Amino acid sequence: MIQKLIAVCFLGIALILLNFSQLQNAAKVHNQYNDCQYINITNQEKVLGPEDSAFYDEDTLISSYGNIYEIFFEKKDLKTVSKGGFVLIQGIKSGNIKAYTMEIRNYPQNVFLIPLGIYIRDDMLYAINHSFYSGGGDRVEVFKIVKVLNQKHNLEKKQQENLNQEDGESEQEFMFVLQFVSYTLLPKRFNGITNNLVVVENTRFFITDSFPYSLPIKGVNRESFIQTAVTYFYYIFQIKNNHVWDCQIIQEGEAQCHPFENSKSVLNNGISTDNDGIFLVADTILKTVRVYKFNETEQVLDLKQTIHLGISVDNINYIQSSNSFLATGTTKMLDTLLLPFNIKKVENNKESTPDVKFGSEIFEIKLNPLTKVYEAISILKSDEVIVGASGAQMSSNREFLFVNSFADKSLSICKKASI
Ligand SMILES: *[C@@H]1O[C@H](CO)[C@@H](O)[C@H](O)[C@H]1NC(C)=O
Ligand SMILES: *[C@@H]1O[C@H](CO)[C@@H](O)[C@H](O)[C@H]1NC(C)=O
Ligand SMILES: CC(=O)N[C@H]1CO[C@H](CO)[C@@H](O)[C@@H]1O
Repeated sequence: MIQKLIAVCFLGIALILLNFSQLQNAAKVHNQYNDCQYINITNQEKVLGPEDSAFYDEDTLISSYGNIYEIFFEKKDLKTVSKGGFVLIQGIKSGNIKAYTMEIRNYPQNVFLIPLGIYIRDDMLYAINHSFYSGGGDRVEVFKIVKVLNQKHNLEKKQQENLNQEDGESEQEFMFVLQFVSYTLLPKRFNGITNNLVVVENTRFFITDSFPYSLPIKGVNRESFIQTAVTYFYYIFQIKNNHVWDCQIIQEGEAQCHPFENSKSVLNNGISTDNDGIFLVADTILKTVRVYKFNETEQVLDLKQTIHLGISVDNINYIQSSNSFLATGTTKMLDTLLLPFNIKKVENNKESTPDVKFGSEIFEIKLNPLTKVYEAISILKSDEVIVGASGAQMSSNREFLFVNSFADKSLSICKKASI
């Protein structure tokens, strides 16, 4: 405990010194979104750590959740931590938004599900699962997204109609469940440290790692003080040791992965693609987003541009409808350092807005067709969005912004501000 405290102080002081300039950053921002509230999950009280999300179609968003804070920051024993899953958010087109935790079919009972980065390609959901206890590395789980009738809703509707003596066939409501298909094991060196992925072909994905070396096979809680200190050393002195990896999926076997040459950085986090050869990668410590173009002939990532955002960038998400990317992160390191003192309050918050102030900022990154350079515009900067913002998605009509978090109890939904 004392050691953890010393480590936190050590990190805190160093980061504050290194990042002092950001405390004075008080530029005026014109927020395009406001009125952020937690999304109510119909069938579960809270979904701790809703870290990443992806659109299935215009109306349907799927988010992972996995108690990232208790596992990676508090380093709790995995056996004592609530397991994760996925949230389905429907009705986005009509604005009549409903959210449920998703039923998962066929998932092996002896495997913990602690998803982090997710990616949807065709009807498949790919999720990084942190596999401790396994004697292997992390795994990438593959689920099929299956459309089914929403039995409960349809039954309730029918009963309502009978009460009201209405007749005629009302429209049946649909929902989605996940059908477990297979998994790919990542090599041992990736244990606990992979972060986000994009699936570029059915048998190939690019993945980021974000720690200088792999975590103990049995869980983060087994990490020694020395290892923790070394990790901080890498981050504080900005030593580049993480990559984007090019991996071949081997079904129910071990993936083969090679690092991309130009991808070495300090803390590679979110990765996203426009599905047309452009890849954006976030570095949380350097506070940058790197823009790459995939070179088909050479099969390499050519670095085109590095954008300095000045926030601890976490996930990046491609928004198809506006052909832009959203980069999300936290603005004040101090908020994260104080989180251990606030986390219980955050997790048990019953209100529909955060009860702890926590700086978040979301940038929209878009290609300027005239200059051929990617430009970033801040679309939301606030202390009242969510605790520990980790990602964002936007509805195709730009009316809603969905904000993910590594620590909070649910996702937030923000509305477009009227101008
Ligand atoms: C969630 O439910 C609360 C209480 O009914 C309500 O005040 C709030 O507006 C709801 N949030 C959203 C995003 O609909
Ligand atoms: C791919 O890389 C090769 C070698 O660096 C270069 O000659 C070629 O122009 C690149 N292709 C594209 C499309 O940029
Ligand atoms: C934490 C957890 O459940 N890890 C699992 C990940 O996958 C491996 C390989 O299938 C399992 O053995 C682990 O139990």
